Amino acid sequence: MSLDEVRFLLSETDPGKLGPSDAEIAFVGRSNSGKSTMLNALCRKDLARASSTPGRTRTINVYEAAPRRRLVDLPGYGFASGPEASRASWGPMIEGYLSGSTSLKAVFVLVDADLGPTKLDFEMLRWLQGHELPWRVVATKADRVKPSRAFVRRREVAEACGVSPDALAWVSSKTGTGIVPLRQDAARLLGLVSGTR
Ligand SMILES: Nc1nc2c(ncn2[C@@H]2O[C@H](COP(=O)(O)OP(=O)(O)OP(=O)(O)O)[C@@H](O)[C@H]2O)c(=O)[nH]1
Ligand SMILES: [Mg+2]
Repeated sequence: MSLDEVRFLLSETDPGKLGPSDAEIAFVGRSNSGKSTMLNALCRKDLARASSTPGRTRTINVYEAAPRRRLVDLPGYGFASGPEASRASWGPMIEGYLSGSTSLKAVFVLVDADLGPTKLDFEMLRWLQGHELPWRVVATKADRVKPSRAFVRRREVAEACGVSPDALAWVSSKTGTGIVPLRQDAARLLGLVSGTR
C-alpha cells in the first residue's frame, strides 16, 4: 500500500461528522501556501482543487489512502477577503478539527520557503505545541528560492520556526524537490509501508 491509491472521501464543515479514522495527516498553513497542490503532488494525482486565488479550500476535505487512513486538506488562514460569515467560521472549524481528532499522526505546517514564517504561522505552531499535537514544518515553493541561496535560506526558515534544518522538509510541488522523502514519511506515518519505497 502507498499513497498511489488515495481517493477523495468527503468534504465537511462540521468536524464532528468526519467519522472514525485510525491515522491521519492534516495540512495547515496560510491561504495560498500550497497545501492542496502538495497533497496532489504527494498522491501523484489531481485530487484537491488548487488555485492562485487565496481561499480556494473552504471545507475540511478528507482523502483516504486505505480504510481509515487519511490525508486532510484544510482551508488556509490569513485570507482577508470573502464572505465575512464563512471567514469567521474557519478558525473554529480548523481548531475544532485539530483538537477533536484522536488519530492525528502529524500536522504538516506549510510555510512559504521564500517569505518565511508569518505571525499567523507562529501562532499556529504555538497552538499545536500547546495542544501537544504532533507537527512538522514543511517549507513550500522551494523552487522560488535561488539554488545559491537554498542552503542558507533553509537554515534561516528552520531557525525561525524553532526546528533544526534537517527536521525542516524543503519541498517544491512544482519541480518535485523533496516530494519523494516527504511521501515516504507520510506513508510511514499512516502505517501504509515498511519504509522501503
Ligand atoms: N512556484 C510554486 N507555486 C506553487 C507551489 N505549490 C503551489 N503553488 C501555487 O500556489 C498557489 C496556491 O496553491 P494552493 O495549493 O491552492 O494553496 P492552498 O494552500 O491550498 O490555498 P487555500 O486553499 O486557499 O488555503 C497556486 O497558484 C499553486 O499553483 C510550488 O511548489 N511552487
Ligand atoms: Mg487549498
